[in-house]
Amino acid sequence: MYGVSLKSLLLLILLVLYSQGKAQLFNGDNYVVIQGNEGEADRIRKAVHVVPSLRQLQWQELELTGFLHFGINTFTNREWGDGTEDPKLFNPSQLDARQWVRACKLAGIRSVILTAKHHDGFCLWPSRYTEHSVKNSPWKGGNGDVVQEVAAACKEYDVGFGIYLSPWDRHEASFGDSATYNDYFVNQLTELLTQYGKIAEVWFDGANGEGPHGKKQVYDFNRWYALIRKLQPQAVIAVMGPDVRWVGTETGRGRETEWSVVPADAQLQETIAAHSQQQLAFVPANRMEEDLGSREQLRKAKSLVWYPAETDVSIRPGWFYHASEDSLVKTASELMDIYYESVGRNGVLLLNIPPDRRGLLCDADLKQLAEWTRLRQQTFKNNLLRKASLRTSGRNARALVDHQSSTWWTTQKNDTIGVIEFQLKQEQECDLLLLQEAIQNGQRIERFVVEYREGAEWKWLTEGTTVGYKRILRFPLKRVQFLRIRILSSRLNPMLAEAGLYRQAR
Ligand code: FUL
Repeated sequence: MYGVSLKSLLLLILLVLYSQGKAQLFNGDNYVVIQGNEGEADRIRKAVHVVPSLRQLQWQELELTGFLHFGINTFTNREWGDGTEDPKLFNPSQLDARQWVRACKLAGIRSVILTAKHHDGFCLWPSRYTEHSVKNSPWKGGNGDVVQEVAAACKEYDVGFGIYLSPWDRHEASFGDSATYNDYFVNQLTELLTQYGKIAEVWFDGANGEGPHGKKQVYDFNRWYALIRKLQPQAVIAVMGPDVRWVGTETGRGRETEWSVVPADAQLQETIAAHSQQQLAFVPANRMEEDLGSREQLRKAKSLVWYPAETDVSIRPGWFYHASEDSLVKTASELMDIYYESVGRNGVLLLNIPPDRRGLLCDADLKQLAEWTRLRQQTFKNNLLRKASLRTSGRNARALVDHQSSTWWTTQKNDTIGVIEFQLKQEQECDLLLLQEAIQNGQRIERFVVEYREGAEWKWLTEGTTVGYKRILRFPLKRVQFLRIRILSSRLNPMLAEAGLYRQAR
């Protein structure tokens, strides 16, 4: 280093460190077109350079979001109303939106979505465009606005606020007269997007139970999307929308192999609608067998898009509150399983907790939520890898345990495989592994295996396929001092942001 001053040497070291672990964000796009003649290598390269938009990345980092199904069904004890319900039935005795949002916040839920209008067309806000709303209910003498109360509580507790607005409307007479209904919908959407502050997510349900002889309404989705982008540009548009994909089940358990980069067909409105609820009675669909993003899919794709999975599930059997389900609230340990198989499978969990007829969340639900939160906090308190010594065939391994998603471990040159070895100070009991990819650089890892050392021999502990934003794997309790993660297959260089080894709380 002849003739190099200490200052410029330090600068050089800083630059190298920066370029290794912190390349620029968003160097790609969340959509790419593939030409018919492009071979596997080009397709893989293109798939890797499809990255989340800023709003998608911020949404993914929320991990936990809440759903609040509340409306006329709460008072008729139904899941799908038919639109003929008398608004006078809506009369919560103690409605307290602050209680809903506070409970969500305590449970680590960082954004909530309220059913402003479900399929029955009844509006939880006093819309100027219909009489079928809270304004004709006895609640607060017809002067109440549930949307406003939830929005205000979200603001108070610093929780994101999202709206569910059902396109399928069984009350509105213009439904089926496409142009007129689309105007009606735009008017309602405009009210919601302009009167309640910042909107984090807009959830358009694909459900439609009209059946083959029912009303045929052609939705003007593009007009709705343009309106949202104009009025609330940071809001993600979910399900019948371009930013967030319905995972394909209402069980809360995502796919073991979950790609956020998928052929853009998955985003076509007709495809989503065909996959959505269409039964006259409410029957949850299941599309979990589908392979959405494997190399096989890339081979056939004409374009690719970043379209991450949202895993919605209710804490109870139904989406709306039914007293008969008070004893069927999912237990904290079931919610843990759901957490591991939604957030831990590269998805965002959208957990529904429905307020009851009083307009309150029930004790039974609150109790399980609190216990679930305790279990999560205790489980993830102590990352056993944090103080381990590290050896790797790649570079920047310390980034794996720095609790920052903006830094990452990666391999040398063009290596698509790599090894990271951890040596703990002493043997520790563990039964859970957590990995996170630096998804701002795309989703890359296709297969990995985790091994522990016994004597001189490395033994299988667990294995997985995709990682994505977060992958959690559980395995039988094991005492471990030497652990290694081998990336066996990746689309270009693997880039891991975090690794964790834990023991599950009981
Ligand atoms: C479905 C709806 O039909 C259900 O009632 C519920 O709102 C669920 C979240 O989405 O498509």
